[in-house]
Amino acid sequence: MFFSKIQKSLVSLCDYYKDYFSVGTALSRWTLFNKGIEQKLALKHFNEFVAENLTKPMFIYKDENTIDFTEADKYLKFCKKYNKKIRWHTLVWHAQMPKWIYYQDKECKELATKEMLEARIKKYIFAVMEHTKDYVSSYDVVNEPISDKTYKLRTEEDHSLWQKILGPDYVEKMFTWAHEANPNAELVINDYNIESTIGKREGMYNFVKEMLAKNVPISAVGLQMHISVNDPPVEQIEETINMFGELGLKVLVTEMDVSVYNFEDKERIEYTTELLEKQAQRYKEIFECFKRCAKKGYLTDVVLWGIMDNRSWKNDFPVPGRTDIPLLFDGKGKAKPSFYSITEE
Ligand code: 9MR
Repeated sequence: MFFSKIQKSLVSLCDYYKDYFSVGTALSRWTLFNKGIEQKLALKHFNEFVAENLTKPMFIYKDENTIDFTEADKYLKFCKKYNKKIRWHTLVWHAQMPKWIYYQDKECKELATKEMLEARIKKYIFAVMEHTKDYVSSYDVVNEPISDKTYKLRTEEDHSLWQKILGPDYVEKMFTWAHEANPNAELVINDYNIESTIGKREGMYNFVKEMLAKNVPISAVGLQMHISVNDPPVEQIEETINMFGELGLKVLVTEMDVSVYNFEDKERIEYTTELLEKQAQRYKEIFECFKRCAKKGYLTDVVLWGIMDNRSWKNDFPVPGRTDIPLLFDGKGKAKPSFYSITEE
């Protein structure tokens, strides 16, 4: 049974943090199109939205001649209607791209030439930027470019064909085109585990530093922050935000959730009161850290990757068939201890 109504007595999360940063959430297709409890929670507690899936290229760039914004427009109109800040996720990624983009032939056997892929992605970036410029303020230009193995740009071994076909300067080109298409937009490089894996953080740090030295128009680093109740230490999160802030870049937390599991855990654990309390303390200490980073002018947005636990992508990942409870509201839409811990004095 869902709560038929949301808890009206709760303070609005985004109002609570309005002097520090905007508080966003990912909207799934389900939440967007169903006027249920999760949509009500989205509207009350978050002043910024990002589409969890429907603005990814595979859903828009249907074929060489078809860039179809029908679904994306429903998302944009919904956000605009409720006056929410809008993020665009994502222009370029190695996943959820249309497969045809990398190939010359319909059978997807022969890789596209550099010229072919460049022309296709440039056309796409310009089309998206033009179409969305009155709605969207912040774009993930390139998502997850850093390899988990080498901490340099992903290669074919890391399931990415971008560098193989376009060469090592492809990320710079994407930012340059996005900027050309809309000079006012905030342009973000977004990745996971930057705050938790020191080597990957160094890799990202050196990469963006080089981009800045070459005057590539990058505005911000997005820390996805799919973290756990145990790791990484809050000091390390703060250090990470400060590092990028001191480079002169803005930092956005783009996809936060706090799993009750360590990545390598396989067994389902009991969701006890103690565990929920531990998660609440973790959220609390991290939001305190976010406030300090916002005060310095480094952190501008904190976006969570969902609202209610039962709809989180972490159910089934990384262990199929196992649930998780990484968000602020339970499966019935009731505020968890984590919600209270970040909204109490
Ligand atoms: O939450 C998204 C899930 O519904 C999709 O199946 C998945 C496909 O790759 O993408 C998820 O969102 C990802 C985001 O786009 C990029 N960072 C990691 C997110 C969680 O996998």
